[in-house]
Amino acid sequence: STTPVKVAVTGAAGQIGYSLLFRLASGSLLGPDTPIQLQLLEITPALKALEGVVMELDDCAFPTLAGVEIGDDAEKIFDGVNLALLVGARPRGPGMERGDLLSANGAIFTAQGQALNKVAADDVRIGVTGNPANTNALIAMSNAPDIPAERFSALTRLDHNRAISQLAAKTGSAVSDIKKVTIWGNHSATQYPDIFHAEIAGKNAAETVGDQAWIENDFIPTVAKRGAAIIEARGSSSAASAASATIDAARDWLHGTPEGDWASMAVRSDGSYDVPEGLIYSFPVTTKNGDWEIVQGLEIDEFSRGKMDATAAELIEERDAVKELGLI
Ligand code: NAX
Repeated sequence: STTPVKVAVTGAAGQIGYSLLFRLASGSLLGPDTPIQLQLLEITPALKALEGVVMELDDCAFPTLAGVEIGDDAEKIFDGVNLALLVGARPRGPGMERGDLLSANGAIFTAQGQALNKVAADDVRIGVTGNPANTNALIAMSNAPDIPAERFSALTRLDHNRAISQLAAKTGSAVSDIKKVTIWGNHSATQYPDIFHAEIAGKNAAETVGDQAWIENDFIPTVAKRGAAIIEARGSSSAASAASATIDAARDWLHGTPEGDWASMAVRSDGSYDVPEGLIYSFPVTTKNGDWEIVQGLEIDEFSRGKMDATAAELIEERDAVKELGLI
């Protein structure tokens, strides 16, 4: 039988975890023939709740679930992991300033970066979902000097999927007909969802829509503020859709993007599209054999340039703030 793939999930007792673990265990990431070993990290007070979740995982009797280990020690839980999905993070509490948020998360992601550096498998890939995702990924990456920088990414796949869904609804097309959507920049309200290179059934999406006002005043803000709209409607933040996007992103990373399409992934900028080198910035990427490559040669008009620079400026601010705090 095949050796199980070891997948770590942090914040496993949280909302996203409650959806993500069951999707992982049932084969959504690795398929029906590859066993998965789940390594679940939580803070000590959440371990009891996590035990309950593991009881439910047991009760599903998933044929692909080879085993589950839980704990509050990152060095034990990350030992030998091939994939680490860093979901757990410190949410912004009442009265918390941005600096407080960055330092609370800094403590988490410096420690987890160091632990991964020490004990993860040589082929480890690390996807950060916990917010502020791009900057948390930057912190983890900077604290894991022996892991190649390209093994870190932050999640903008949910934004990517939201963009596809909005575009499908607007044009009455099937989501499967929509390709080459791009999310540029930060997973935040400054992100730039770009459909100028996207295709609907092989035709240019922006031309098919034919309505620049809709793109600027409706589509972009709807995608960028979708997280807030979900909170408003549901009373808590996106969880099942975030889990689904976390799986989509990891699956494409490990198994490759489909021919004729690309994905959005926040990865270390190499200076492509004049995005400052070193920022964790969302780009259009193709993936193959576990490696990503930024799609090159897209024409960027003045409108797009402005949006891409604005979201880069926010990431520079976040980077400078965590540098100031000594986290990177
Ligand atoms: P929850 O608050 O339900 O769960 C977070 C869990 O993380 C908690 O159980 C907590 O105990 C745990 N945790 C905290 N510190 C930890 C540590 N040091 N080690 C291990 N576990 C730790 O949040 P949930 O709704 O699951 O969201 C998780 C994160 O995803 C949040 O930061 C959230 O903002 C972020 N999101 C990111 C999205 C994206 O697209 N990138 C979208 C959805 C979501 O908002």
